Amino acid sequence: MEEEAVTLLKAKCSEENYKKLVALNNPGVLDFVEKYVKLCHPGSVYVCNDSEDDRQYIRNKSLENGEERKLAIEGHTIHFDGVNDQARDKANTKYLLPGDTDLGASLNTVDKQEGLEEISGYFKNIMAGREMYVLFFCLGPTNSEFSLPCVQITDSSYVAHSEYILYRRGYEQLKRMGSTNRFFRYVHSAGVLEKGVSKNVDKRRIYIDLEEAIVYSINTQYAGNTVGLKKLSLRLAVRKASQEGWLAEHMLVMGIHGPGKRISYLAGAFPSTCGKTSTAMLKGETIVGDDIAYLRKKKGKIYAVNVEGGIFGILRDVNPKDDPAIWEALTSPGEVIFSNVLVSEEGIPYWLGGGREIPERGVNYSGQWYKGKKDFQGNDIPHAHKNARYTVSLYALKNVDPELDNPEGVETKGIIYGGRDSSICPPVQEAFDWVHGVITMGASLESETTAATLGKEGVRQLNPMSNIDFVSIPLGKYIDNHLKFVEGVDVPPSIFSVNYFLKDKGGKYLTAMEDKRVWIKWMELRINRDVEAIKTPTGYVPQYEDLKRLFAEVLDKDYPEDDYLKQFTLRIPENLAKIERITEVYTRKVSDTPEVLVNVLAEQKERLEIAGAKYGDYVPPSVFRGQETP
Ligand code: SPV
Ligand code: MN
Repeated sequence: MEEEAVTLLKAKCSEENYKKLVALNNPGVLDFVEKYVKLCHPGSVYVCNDSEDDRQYIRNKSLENGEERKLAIEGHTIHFDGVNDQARDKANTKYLLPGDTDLGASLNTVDKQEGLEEISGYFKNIMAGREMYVLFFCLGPTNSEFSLPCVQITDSSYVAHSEYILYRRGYEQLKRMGSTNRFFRYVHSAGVLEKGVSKNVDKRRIYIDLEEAIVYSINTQYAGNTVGLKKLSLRLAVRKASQEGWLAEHMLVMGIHGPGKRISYLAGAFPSTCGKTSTAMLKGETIVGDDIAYLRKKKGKIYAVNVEGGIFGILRDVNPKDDPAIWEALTSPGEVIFSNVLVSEEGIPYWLGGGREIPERGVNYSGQWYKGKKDFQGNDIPHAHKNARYTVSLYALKNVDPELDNPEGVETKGIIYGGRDSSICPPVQEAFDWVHGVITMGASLESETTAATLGKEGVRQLNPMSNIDFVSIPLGKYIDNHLKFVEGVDVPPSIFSVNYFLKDKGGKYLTAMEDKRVWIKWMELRINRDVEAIKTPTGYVPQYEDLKRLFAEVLDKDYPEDDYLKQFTLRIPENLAKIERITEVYTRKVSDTPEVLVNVLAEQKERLEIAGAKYGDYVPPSVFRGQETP
């Protein structure tokens, strides 16, 4: 290290902190830290290693500087983001595009030079008088082929604290890797604060440098925009995975407990706020992860790991009946950060749909709140934000799967794709094979937008593999990687689609929240070929008698045949319109669409048209009975 750099770091770090940096023996880390100390000009730098003392230091800082406040239950805190900073900002999340690269039209990009100049301007001296935290975490289990070490620089102790809860520690992991430059980097500043929240959200930027594996985030606090290891790293990982032949996905991983002591692991992709966490947390099953998974092929099998060690989950509708495990963690002593909920005078957090009576007044993201409080436009301010969240460690949950930290991952026998779809897909169906599933269920996934991202809700959008917000390579290439992923695999995972949001013509939901528990058990049985299924033009659907038995066994509930009929009737006009929409996007807006995609969609269209000509627009599954199933 140059003399000048040593002097600068020594001036900003205590002796102990300086030693922690140097002990890593990694020039890349030193250069990175020095560069941003110079640019951001913090008052001091605190370097965290894997010690409990450093974790406690961060917790204390969050309370001292007001980024978090204590709640009534021991270990619980509340953090508020600014009024307009409570979801991911897709419009201002951009890839820095070097002159000679083509990322395809679907990605939001900014010229690299221009973007770097803009963001460097924002970072200049932004940490003056503040402390900069330098932290080390690991994506995936440590000591594993999946491990990806990361370095986070931030001036937010809330971001640092969240990462301690959400990720495995990575200081020792990085040290073991010697002078490697194979680590992801993130630089974040909340920017100028006013009443504790980012003031200049109009200058909120999340810029991703794929070549350097660095993400810059500024003038924002919402974790989806700031916590480097979450969605910022998913974008870096998608590219790395593409180069190295594995997959980085927006997926839960869970163990389904089948007959006897059989456990079958599934990975499931759902867009934000579409039931991913509640599926991963289903009663009777065990959770490996609820948001991001890496998948690798090894010795003819597919293995998955949870990239994270915690949950940044949605509070809305979490209640003791539907979510007993999470409810317990959120109402017992332990480390939990709540964000953007209402806090009563007694220090109790209230969110939307929690089932508890809301107090007359309290504090929420709008400041002092009382029933009937209105915003400037005269609209009611709800007591909590729709995208209010909790941050909790998976290790605090009773239903955590024992394989969570297995460096090998879990052998994955099924993949689920689920979207928010009120009118087309049945509650569950299975693809004919891998290619059919990847194309008609993964690449064709449509979902209605939600409060997890800024912008209008309820707009139907194509969201391939539920990962569209994080795809950092040309879309056709991303899909092709999936198609090729099972080459050399003995038995490719079964692919399923689920839809928890199907409605009847009157707009009434056709399934109940708890019905997920039945669909997942059916998938487990299908993976193991324990039940037959009915072959329809869009996939295999359950036989009524199997679901009836599962409803009785799992939910102790009757399952009338009329419910089955409404849920599983094939909706031909809606399916055909969907194929047309999707084909249009892939032929006109994506320049590198794999040819097979268009063919497989055309085949599905033909099957639907033949069925429509024979049986009419709406076809009950019994019509297709008697056709062969594997
Ligand atoms: C999502 O929106 O998909 C989340 C939360 O899991 S965020 O951290 O915002 O990505
Ligand atoms: Mn997510």
